[in-house]
Amino acid sequence: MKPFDLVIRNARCATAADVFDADIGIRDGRIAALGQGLAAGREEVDAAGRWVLPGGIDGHCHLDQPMSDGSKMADDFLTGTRSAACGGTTTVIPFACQLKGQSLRAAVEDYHRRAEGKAAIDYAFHMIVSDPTPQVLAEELPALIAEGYSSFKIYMTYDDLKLADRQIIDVLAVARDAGAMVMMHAENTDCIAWLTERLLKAGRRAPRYHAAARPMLVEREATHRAISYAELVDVPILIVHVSGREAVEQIRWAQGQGLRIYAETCPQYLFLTAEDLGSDDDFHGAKCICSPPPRDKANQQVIWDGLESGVFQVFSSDHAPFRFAGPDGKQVAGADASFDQVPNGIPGLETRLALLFSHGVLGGRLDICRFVALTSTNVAKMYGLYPRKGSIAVGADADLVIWDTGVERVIRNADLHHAVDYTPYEGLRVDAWPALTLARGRAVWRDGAYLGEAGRGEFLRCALPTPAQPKPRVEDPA
Ligand code: DUC
Ligand code: ZN
Ligand code: ZN
Repeated sequence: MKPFDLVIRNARCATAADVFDADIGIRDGRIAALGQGLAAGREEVDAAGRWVLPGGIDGHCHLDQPMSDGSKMADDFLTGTRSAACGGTTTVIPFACQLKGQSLRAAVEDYHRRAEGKAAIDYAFHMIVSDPTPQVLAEELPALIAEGYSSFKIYMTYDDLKLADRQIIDVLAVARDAGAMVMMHAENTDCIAWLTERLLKAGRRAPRYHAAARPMLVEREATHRAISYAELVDVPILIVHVSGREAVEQIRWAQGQGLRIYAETCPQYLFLTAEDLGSDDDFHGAKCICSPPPRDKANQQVIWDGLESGVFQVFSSDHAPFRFAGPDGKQVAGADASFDQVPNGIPGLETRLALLFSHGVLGGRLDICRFVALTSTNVAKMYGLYPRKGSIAVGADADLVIWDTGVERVIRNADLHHAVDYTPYEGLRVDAWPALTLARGRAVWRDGAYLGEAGRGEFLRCALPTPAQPKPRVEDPA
């Protein structure tokens, strides 16, 4: 038997289910053995005293996605996967976005060209379905799902992406028949349009009014409607980027009814509030414009509670990388554009895991197994990548992270590896950061240095999803 390429000694491993101490033997990019006192490897790393966790899987991030407003995403597959690797993420799943009038297959082919030769870590694609023509519904979508694109996102808002209600139902029916996972962006588009018009007429143009144009009720109503359509069609769905209490209440209700309604949240709903959108004469607040918008401290607490109690299955970045300076990003419509003309989205690929590890696990809010489930294992199950990805098990890919804790680091954009010129988390403290990130057994980040190679990341075809069931809320019998 060939020697191990690498042995990680004395690892304190955590999976979504267990914590155990083991040596990890890695051969040909996979975990070949777990045990005590494994034979010597060609290379050895001592992890004594440190957590070794499955690499993060970011199941919701946008890289080099074509935009229809003239803006351009700053991160492509090269800088996006570099940034991910430096933050402990070893698989990303960005979106092949169908433009209206385009065939879905053409969108997927175009996205492969954008990724080709650039990714440093493995990647799969979700699709975005924005134009569900009869041809897309009857042929392209079922065929692509079967070929390994087993999840797609649909939008209830954004003029260039949104589907009408009847289209949503038709698309959900295809997902049910084909076994795909549908990610739903739940905001009521007509409410947003009406509020936006009123705000602009009243001269309220600053970034902070983005939050006023998309209040919680807008998300609550659309969440309820999405749930109703999923129930009607009898198909599981994932409500993405849930921002606060009223949407959580809808989801919890649905889960309590036994409906297969899954939910995702993101760092912006734990660490930002609407106040980060700034004051009336401050365009810098555009840096925190994302949809749904960040809410308030009380809603942050509801999101923490939902992560802990099992309402949420996955925790993603929703990395949507627009530069603040220059004509391509947040200022595509000018330096004093009204809030509705600012591209939506904020960066977060590199900081997602450290923020949740520090403030969730080390902060005493989440146990380590739940952290692994939310950031890796459940994501792999949700999108058909498990058990190759998302676990520490013999035969799985050696996508592993050794974590340093007690690092007392302050997040600074200057230290990050994306191509965006800011982070909304500037100045936030984290106590954990990856010391070593292995992607299929190769170091891509080690002791503060990026070691990845463009083109080493492989495209992953996704099987049909096998999501973990939501944890039913246990009512107090008293
Ligand atoms: N909202 C989205 O729906 N997608 C990208 C970023 C954002 O803020
Ligand atoms: Zn969205
Ligand atoms: Zn998104």
